[in-house]
Amino acid sequence: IGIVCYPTFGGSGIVATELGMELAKKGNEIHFFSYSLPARLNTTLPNIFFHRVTIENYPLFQYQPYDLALSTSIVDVAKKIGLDLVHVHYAIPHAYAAYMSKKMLEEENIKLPIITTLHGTDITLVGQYPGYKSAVEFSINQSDAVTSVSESLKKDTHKTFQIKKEIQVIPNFIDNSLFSSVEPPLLCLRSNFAEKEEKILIHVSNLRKVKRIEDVIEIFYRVQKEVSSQLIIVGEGPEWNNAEKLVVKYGLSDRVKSVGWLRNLYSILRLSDLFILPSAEESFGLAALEAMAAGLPVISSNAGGLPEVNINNVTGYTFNVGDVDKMAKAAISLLKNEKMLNQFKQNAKEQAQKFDIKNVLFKYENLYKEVLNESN
Ligand code: GMT
Repeated sequence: IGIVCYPTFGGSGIVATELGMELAKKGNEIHFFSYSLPARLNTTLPNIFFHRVTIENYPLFQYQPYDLALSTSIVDVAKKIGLDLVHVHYAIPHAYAAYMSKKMLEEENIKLPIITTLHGTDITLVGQYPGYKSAVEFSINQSDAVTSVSESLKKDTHKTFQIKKEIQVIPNFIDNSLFSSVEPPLLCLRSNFAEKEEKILIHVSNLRKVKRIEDVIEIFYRVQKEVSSQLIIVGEGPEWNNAEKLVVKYGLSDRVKSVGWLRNLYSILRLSDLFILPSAEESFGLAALEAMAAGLPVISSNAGGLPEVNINNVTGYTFNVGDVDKMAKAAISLLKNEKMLNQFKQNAKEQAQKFDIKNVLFKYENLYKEVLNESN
């Protein structure tokens, strides 16, 4: 099985990596394709192979052609090693490159079915750029099977594109055991971030505009006036500079800690109390699900697929995008009510169980079988 993904800490790369590693555990041979090693990929595991897509730097080109390099890499591996199918995560330009590989291989009588998983901004943002739209629509329609990570994203896809294919919703998943195992140094680490009586709010993202990081700071500014607390920001991205200005303006420098990307997210989530995700768009919100698995209630916007993950009034609260006053009020009342906070923590963990890998993996396995049957 070939898996094509982005190597970053973004949700699509994480899901692709976890999926591949789980399939490898079950004896499948998994070949990852990306321009660098995916953030959570462990290449020392059996049955895992990584193919770095190498881009030549020819000075004539202002923009080096990544899709050309990716399709060549897939073709080479398919010819040398043999691939039964290729599963691309994030349509742009992965579905397009995979289609080109399929066509090249057909010339040599080699079949390569393609499965495309739509993840979010490939549909709701980037896919809608006029310069990309036709190619994105074409390559989705040329895939042998198409999946989306939420009902909301499926609807958005049909709204924006003329899709002739059935889109199957297969939600994102997590391995709950990774988030709940006991780690003794946990308490000790908590003291690095907060006093014993203080609460910890946390946000995890790639700090892009769509994540509304300034809203995170606005919410925290209101919360810390009522509840003694600290804010941890995990991740890196272009919006941090603006958010930091707000942190300084509100005199919060001692209360807000930006820790960059962390490979072990589990411990920091588990020492926190509340997760904040006020995104303008979110097809699913894998970061919220990971937080819930670690027992954190979530205060989020109700954008996209977030309400499918964060159940309003049960695992946290959802509000309209930008309504920082309501988000802050809900956070304050939850943090002040220990009994309710514990109940929400419990609810969050239970909700995360529904998205456990064991409840989702078989859906991909069945889809692979269907696609392979059809192509033979
Ligand atoms: O959120 C991001 O900016 C990263 C992006 C990605 O492609 O990695 O995330 C998208 O895919 C994730 C995994 O399916 C979803 O959990 C995120 O909600 C989705 N992001 C957006 O829709 C903004």
